[in-house]
Amino acid sequence: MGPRERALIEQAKLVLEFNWTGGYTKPGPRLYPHQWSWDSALISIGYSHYDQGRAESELLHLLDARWRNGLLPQIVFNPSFGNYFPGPGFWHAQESPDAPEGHKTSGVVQPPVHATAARLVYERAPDRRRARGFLERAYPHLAAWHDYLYRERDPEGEGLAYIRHPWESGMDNAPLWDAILQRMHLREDEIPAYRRVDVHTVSEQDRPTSAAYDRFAYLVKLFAELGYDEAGIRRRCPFLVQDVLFNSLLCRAGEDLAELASEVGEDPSPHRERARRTARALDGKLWDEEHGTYLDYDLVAKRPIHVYCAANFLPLFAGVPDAGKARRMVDFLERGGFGLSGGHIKPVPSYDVRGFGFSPTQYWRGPVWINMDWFLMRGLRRYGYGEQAGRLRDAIVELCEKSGFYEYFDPATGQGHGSVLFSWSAALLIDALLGAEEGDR
Ligand code: 9WN
Repeated sequence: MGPRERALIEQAKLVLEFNWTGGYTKPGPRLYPHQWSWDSALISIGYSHYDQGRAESELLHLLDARWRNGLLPQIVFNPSFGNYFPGPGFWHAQESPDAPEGHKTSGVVQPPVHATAARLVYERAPDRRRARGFLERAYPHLAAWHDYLYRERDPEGEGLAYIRHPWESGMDNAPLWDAILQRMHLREDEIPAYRRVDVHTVSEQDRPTSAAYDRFAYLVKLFAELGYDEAGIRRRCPFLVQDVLFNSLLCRAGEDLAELASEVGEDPSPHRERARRTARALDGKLWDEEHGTYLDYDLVAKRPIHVYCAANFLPLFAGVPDAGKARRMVDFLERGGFGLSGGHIKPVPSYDVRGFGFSPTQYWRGPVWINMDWFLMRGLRRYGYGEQAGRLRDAIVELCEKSGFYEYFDPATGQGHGSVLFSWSAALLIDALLGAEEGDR
């Protein structure tokens, strides 16, 4: 590694240092002051290269806020920061008998990448014997989290967990949700009163519209009114989706959880069996033979969602497709509007640049997110597409070097948008540069 890469790694560490609160790392300094679930998992992967203590604390701080039923919340609120919408007063999480004591949290989840992160944190520990203490604390939480997803979010036992809010996807404003949000015709009195903060912190044009936020807020109100009773939510919620990204990460994390189970002397086979079931369901129900990738499934309308985002290729990260399907997916990434072809280095945008409503700057409707490119990079490497993976790695490095550690980037110009000093961009840059030697499972 040259001086250029070493300097970049030092800058990335400074970003994480800046956002470290003493207990967890803020995703971004102003826009995101609380602890976010999948951010923390990705951030711990960055720390795992140089600060074992922080990597462990980051995950344990989140896991400590797990609900009694296993739900791992999207946000753990920090009482020192009041300036975020929706805050604890809007979520009414305490309406649920399952809400944790001693923590204020939101009442939705985020993609389950935690067991994958915990495995990396454990396996990279300089002293495995000491890290066992971490693993023994983390494992029961992680197992309960996966139990929750398979019990509450997969009532038919299909192997696919549903999400019930765009925030649960981690890709709040992706075109994937447009049709569902459009068919939610809300009367004025159904839209709760709220005041957004995000549009005063970053450019309003880049953020979700107020029509989208009305629907986000409506769903939160519905969950609170139902006391977070999942059976009730399932009956009433207009947004129930079997999402490719969520289930790919669940599948991969299930395999990682099985490995962790063996380490702590628990039976790995139930985790392994569930991961296989999820892989089969992704491959059976969500595979799109016509286009050669995977599609989300709308459980309310009972049909696939024909929208192609970078996230639709995440089964590569979980090792789900066979070699033939993987080839077709790579073809799509190379020949479609994702730009993963030879020539100069280009990152993969979050949404097909030829897709309807593509925008290079609007939230999850086209800009590059470092985590998506990182998942794809690892997925491509897993299938032996080393050259393409290398291109993505170079794109991650180039974006962070030229524009800084932004939340997202214009795929054509590389210009940074959203939050500055964004933690997972920094953490995954570190991993992209230092984690390559491991190869991929
Ligand atoms: C709502 C923190 C989070 C990420 C999500 C991203 C964005 C929040 C928001 O920021 O969502 O969860 O306020 O827009 O979409 O993936 O975890 O970085």
